[in-house]
Amino acid sequence: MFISFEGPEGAGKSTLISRLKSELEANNYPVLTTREPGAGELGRSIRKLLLEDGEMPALSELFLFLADRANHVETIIRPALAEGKIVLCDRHADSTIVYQGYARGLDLNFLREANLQATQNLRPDLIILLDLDPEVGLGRQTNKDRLDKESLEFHQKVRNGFLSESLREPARWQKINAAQSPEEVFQDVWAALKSRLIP
Ligand code: Z5A
Repeated sequence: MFISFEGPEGAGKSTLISRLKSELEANNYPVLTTREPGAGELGRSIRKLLLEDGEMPALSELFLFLADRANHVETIIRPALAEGKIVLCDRHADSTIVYQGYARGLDLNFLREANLQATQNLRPDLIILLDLDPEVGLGRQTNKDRLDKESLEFHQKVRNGFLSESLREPARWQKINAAQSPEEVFQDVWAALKSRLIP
């Protein structure tokens, strides 16, 4: 099972994923946790290029995220799924639709096709959307990278983009109120996951 975690900055994805990994392993499920951008050796190099300060054209940014994703899916995600693992992925293709599309203004249809090419049609079985007011999320951040430093308007577009995407395919998305405590967020996600793992 392939599960991605999406949401604006500081929504609590890493905190949640680490708690879910422990709980799943305690219930004897094999788990791989991973993230975009930045998985594997090539991913780490691409992440550095993407997040360090400096100007970058929107299309250059896009193709770096796609290069990271193609490598990630082929060398890390697909092999883990083939071994029967539950893959918990911190951001994936929907971040491209939202950040490069809704927020940067690149064409959404082009981005959807580019994602399918990069992933060779692999899509998450479930997308957990941690929904949060960006002002709250940015306030939780201590170290700000190149994208965190975008305007509040940019981050509002990100939040609204995720909400719009979640309505396109409601069966695949699970929206969670990320303004709750970490324990409440975990309990909501765990309930959603259990109903899928034990139908
Ligand atoms: N990006 C893109 O543009 N296009 C793409 O295709 C992809 C990504 C894949 C990656 O940044 C950037 O790349 C990201 C999107 C863009 N841009 N931005 N801006 P990243 O990987 O460095 O970071 P991130 O994915 O944005 O995650 P994050 O903002 O660092 O945070 P998080 O993982 O969602 O949250 P956290 O680390 O678990 O928690 C943050 C803090 O809040 C921490 O102090 C926690 O203790 C605290 N926390 C967590 N949960 C709670 C609750 N429930 N209440 C209160 N405090 C909490």
